[in-house]
Amino acid sequence: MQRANDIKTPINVGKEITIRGWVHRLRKQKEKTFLLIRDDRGGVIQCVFPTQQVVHLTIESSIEVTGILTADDRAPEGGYEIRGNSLKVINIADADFPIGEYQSAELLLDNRHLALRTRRMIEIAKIRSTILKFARLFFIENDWMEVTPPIIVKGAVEGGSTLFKLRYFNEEAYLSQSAQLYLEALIFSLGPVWSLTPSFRAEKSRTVRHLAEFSHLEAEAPLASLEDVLRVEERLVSYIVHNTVRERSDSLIFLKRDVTSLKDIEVPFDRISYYEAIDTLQSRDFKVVDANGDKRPIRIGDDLNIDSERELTKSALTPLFVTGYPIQIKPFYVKEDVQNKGIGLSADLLAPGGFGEIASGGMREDDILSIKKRMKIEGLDPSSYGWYIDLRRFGSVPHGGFGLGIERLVRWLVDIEDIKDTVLFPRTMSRIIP
Ligand code: NSS
Repeated sequence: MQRANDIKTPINVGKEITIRGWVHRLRKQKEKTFLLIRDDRGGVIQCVFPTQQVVHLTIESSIEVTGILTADDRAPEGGYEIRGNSLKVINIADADFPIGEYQSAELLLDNRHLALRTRRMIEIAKIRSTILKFARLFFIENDWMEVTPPIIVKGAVEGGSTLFKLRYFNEEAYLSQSAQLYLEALIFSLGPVWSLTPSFRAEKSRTVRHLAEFSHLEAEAPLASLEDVLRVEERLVSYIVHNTVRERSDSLIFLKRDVTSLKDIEVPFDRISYYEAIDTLQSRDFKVVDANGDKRPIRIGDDLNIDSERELTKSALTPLFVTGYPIQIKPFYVKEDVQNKGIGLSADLLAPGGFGEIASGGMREDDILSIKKRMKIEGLDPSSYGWYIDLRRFGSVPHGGFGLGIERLVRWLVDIEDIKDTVLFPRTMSRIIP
């Protein structure tokens, strides 16, 4: 099928061409009507018809148009238009298409199934697809094996408070928060592995960077050090960013994303320790809101959150690893640094420009007694994790990996405030339709 952007070239001028698509815009004048036709990949081309030939057309009607391509500087979207000869109607759309040029965010979300036809959403979707393509290519080129872990699971990975429960025949099960524990099981026989799965978090707070369902890219490797893990993470992110900026430059221009800083991203990424991060925040008089809703200065032991990460990265130009969090604010599986008791061998990757955390990873506790102790402290039911503990009984090795939120990456790469706009059909506390 011919697409608008393939048609719009000097060699086609004067030729008869045919295009199928949807009526994106419609400007009826007395004599002539200007249609903007949108093809099935969001490309558009103007088409002019005598008004009496197209009076019945409505926005989003599907049509096939044949006409002569002409070059005309006044034509929008590149200076070409089709002087229409014949028109075949595939379907006349109802006249009340709810989406016009300026709409509230809520209306667009209520009608997401139709809002996906807006050019903004089309270009974001293309960038998202390119990000996924280069993520996969990175792992293929570096000989990591793609695997498909289960989504219905018996155990929490990231804490009980964000679990989605479901009835699994006669017992209780959950939607997976992370494939990590399964990837850990696979490294013993498949080596470095990675997966792209939906992960689920019953996030009760409404923020611009949390979804109830997100695309989670996770990787895990045996006999790796923290340094190895961070190196893979930064090379992956840098590879995705550079290739996506190159391949989707038209989409990024359409979305008015200034890519100068993205083009400058280089490995290794900057690194600071958790303690340095708290120091920096204290020196800027950064306050956190405590459980009673009162503001107080940030202190050692506080986890970093959306606000503190924004403060840390607002004027940064490149991504930043924050390493060495106190072990008690990290999940049970994080390995303790034997040289530095109380410190976890893990790191969060924060995107610049105030975007904050996009990935999190590190070394896993591989000692059987320590992992049992940590699970006990966290109140995890050992019967659901017997198989996970087995991994420490049979040939345990130092290992590590990370998880990257695809929507967080899209959010930063495209410069989108609300994470809901980085995903086709967002799932949040207040939204499950469409
Ligand atoms: O909870 S994480 O920080 N870490 C894990 O799940 C590890 N078990 C992953 C691993 O090491 N295999 O989530 C990882 C990333 C995080 O940095 C975000 O980018 C993203 O997943 N994430 C989310 N994105 C959107 N919405 C929500 N609610 C969300 N939670 C995490």
